[in-house]
Amino acid sequence: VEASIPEPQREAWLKNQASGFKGKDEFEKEVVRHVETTLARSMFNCDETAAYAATSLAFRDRLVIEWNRTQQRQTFADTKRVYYLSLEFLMGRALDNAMLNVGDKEVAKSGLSDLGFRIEDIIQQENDAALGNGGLGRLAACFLDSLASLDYPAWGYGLRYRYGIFKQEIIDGYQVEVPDYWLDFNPWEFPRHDVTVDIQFYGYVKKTTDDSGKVTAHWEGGDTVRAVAYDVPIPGYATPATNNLRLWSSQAASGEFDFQKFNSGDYESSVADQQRAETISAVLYPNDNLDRGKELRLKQQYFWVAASLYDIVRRFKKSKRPWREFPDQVAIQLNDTHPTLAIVELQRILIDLEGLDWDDAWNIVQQTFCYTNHTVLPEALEKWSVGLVQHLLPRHLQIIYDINLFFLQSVERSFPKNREILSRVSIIEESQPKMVRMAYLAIVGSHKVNGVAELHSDLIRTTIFKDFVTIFGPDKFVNVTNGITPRRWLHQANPGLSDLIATKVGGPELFLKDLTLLNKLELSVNDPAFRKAWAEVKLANKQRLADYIKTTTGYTVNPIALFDVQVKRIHEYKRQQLNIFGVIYRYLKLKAMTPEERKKVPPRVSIFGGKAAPGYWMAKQIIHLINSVSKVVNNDPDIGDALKVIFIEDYNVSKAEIIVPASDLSEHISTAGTEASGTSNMKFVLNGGLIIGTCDGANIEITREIGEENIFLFGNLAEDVDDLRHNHTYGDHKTDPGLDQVFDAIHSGTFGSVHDFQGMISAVRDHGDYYLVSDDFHSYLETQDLVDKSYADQELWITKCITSVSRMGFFSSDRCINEYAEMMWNVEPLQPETNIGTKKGE
Ligand code: HBZ
Repeated sequence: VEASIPEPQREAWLKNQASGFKGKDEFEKEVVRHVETTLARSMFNCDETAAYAATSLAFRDRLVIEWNRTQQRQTFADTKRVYYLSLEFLMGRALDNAMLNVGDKEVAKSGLSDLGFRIEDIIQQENDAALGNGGLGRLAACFLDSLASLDYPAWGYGLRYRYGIFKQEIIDGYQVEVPDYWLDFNPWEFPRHDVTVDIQFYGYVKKTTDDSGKVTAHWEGGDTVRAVAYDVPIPGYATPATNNLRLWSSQAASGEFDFQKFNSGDYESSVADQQRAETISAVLYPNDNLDRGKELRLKQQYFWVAASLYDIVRRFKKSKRPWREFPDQVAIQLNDTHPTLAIVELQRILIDLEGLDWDDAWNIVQQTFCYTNHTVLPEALEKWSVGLVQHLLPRHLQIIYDINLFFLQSVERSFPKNREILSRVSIIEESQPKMVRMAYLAIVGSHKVNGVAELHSDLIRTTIFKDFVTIFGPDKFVNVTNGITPRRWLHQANPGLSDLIATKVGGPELFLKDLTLLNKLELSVNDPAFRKAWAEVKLANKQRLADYIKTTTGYTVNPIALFDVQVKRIHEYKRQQLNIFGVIYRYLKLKAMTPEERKKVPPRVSIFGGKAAPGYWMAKQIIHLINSVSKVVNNDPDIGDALKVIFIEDYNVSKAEIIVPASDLSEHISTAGTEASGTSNMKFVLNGGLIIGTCDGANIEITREIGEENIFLFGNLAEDVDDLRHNHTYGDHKTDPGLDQVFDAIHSGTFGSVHDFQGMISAVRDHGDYYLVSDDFHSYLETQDLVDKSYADQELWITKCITSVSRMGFFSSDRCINEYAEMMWNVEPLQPETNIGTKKGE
């Protein structure tokens, strides 16, 4: 890289290179400079917001230097890059992460203190970057962290939503959605007004034939919308490598507004055009695991995919390599089916614009793409109506039909006279209206497909994608069990535990880089001083959450009580209803006891958090019931500390960072076979909490790693679900008697008007109990009793916690990214020169 600087300027460049802060004085000087010049404020009215801004800018200055160097290094090395296409990146806050990765957090802490601030308060000024719904979006964020930390040349591509996931307010027990306008001040993004791509929609296709008889399609007419790039630096931990996340924002293609319309006096319609263009990247769709088939969503998908591919292709073309080398330079990962149009778009670019033959182009496409499936839930599998695709993307629909034709022809060659298989695997579903099945398109256009936990990968191989395994062979379908970044989910969220672990396994720069080193902890499991320190860390984390609960809800909770946490999107398949029914059962039992008996019951705090999709009526009813129960239980003088029920409003990444380290027990209780993986289960165990859960998703592998004796499993198995459901419909199915008591209490009006909760009860009693709440209720209660008994033996409990943490190394997203790199992408890390670069790690 140094050699790339022209000789006459080299010395000046190198002499003036920025790196970490030379000490507290320099940090303070930088903060003051940013307050006074960049923000144009006087130090005397520098509040916490301004201190946050200036601190961020000071760290950002350090970050961008390495960012530029990394990009330059990658360009010169000219090796293969990974492009991670995700419609969601649930990043959370950036400043703390920047401090960790640039280094010098301690310097900032004491510098800020000199200036009159507490670093924790400053960090909390930042809005979460909440460009995602839940697990899928957070996984993308963890992957970016690991890609950078492992020195992989990688870019993320996404949309720069003006509004992220809505903010949740609870008013009178009901969820109310408030827009999340988060871009007010965002020091972490760099607008690239010079990096734009014009994206076409609608129009028609014209075909021309040249002298040789070759037919070329031309997509003409229609609307154009401009994509503008915004870049976000993604620093790695303990490496100077800093990757790029490029988010596209939509604008009217003609700039400010259409001057022709403006000059002809049609000012309003010119403004309306502009607003229509901006609508594309305006808002994140707030559904998780549900496909609603809205036109604007399809527009978002194509807009983002087309801009990203244009960018990737432009970068490749600079290398002047032949097209067949494209897959040697480019690996594109599709995060779910949302970016599947990229497959069609690349084929279009190659055949229509670059003049390649269909087969040559299709080979390149297949070698370039990989697809990750995140769900087997039928309502979440994306389908677009043929009519809508035809209208919005006429040329793409033709290409999809051709892809399907050639695919079905090849299937027919392998399975002659098998009409059934042809109609089952057709990318076009012959329904009314006809639909494009995006998962099938993604499979056919990729060379690898992965599920996100072993059970899930087995399920997709044997159920929804079974025919494709027959057609392509088993090697195309692989498992990559999800992981989480230990930087954010251990070190940043739980500094107390991270520091304690460091005393036993060597500094954080060791175990945060290789999480399997945690296994050394097991040697200290019987060390009394260590155990005592462990318990103190947990108690302090619980106290921190108790304080948070006090300030936000007004309820006082006892940090000695067992904290039982379920935080995740509200969904029937995740079964928050099972949890709250269990809480009601516990409450009824407590009510029936004498005060003396009640005193002997181990106290519990049941903590819930999570958003419901705005249109998901049942999920909203669940939230309402939890809040109604909370109000009754918490105000019942008979109950006192024995039971408290808390709903934490507006659950998000930065709240997870407070909640996760404070849990004793967390609930991962989806109907077996429905939760593809889950990732918060990993976060909770890594932070020294135990799990109550079903044999679902990654719970199974967590059990394999930490041992059966360290997890509370219950409920029916995935393999029995179909039969149970069948029995609900055709057998004589009775609701569990314990659950009947709960329903009776709800019916009697204990928690307000029964009318408000009738839907939840009917789902179990009258509509087939699809999620098996009644079937699993008894097993759930028994297992919760076992939890109480285990918690009463604190010594044994702590042993379980320490042992579990020591065995969690497998669940680092670093392991996961290395598996993708090897099995799917065929990319290698690009080590930065070690002699230069800033100080890294702490
Ligand atoms: O992806 C989640 C799975 O439910 C979870 O089990 C898994 O751990 C995680 C990471 O692999 N899926 C989602 O979060 N899905 C969505 O958020 C989603 C969003 C929009 C959609 C469909 C799904 O259209």
